[in-house]
Amino acid sequence: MKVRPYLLPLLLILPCLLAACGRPAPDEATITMKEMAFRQSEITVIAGQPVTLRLVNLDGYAHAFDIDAFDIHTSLAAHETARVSFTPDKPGRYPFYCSSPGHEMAGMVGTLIVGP
Ligand SMILES: [Cu+2]
Repeated sequence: MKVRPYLLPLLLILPCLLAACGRPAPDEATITMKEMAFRQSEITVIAGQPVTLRLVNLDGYAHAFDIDAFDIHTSLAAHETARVSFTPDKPGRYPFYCSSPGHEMAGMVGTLIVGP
């Protein structure tokens, strides 16, 4: 089968559209925990839009994910993946951290940026 030339750009762009160009859907963000750190130390979401954070613990010990401003406190066992959903209502910068003893001090901190 011969592909008509004018269809080629469409064929090239279609998988990209379907996969959203490899990025997660805008309402879901992934935060990976590995070697006592959050790989994504800054996460940007949009105020007033429901968001799901996919939390992936790649370490062989427990972690937690805490955002006091939104009363989010999630514990993750070794190698566990969890999701938390919430709707950030006010733009701003909100710190998140791991509340496992000593982990915040060791650098397990980040910032949730809620854009307008
Ligand atoms: Cu931790």
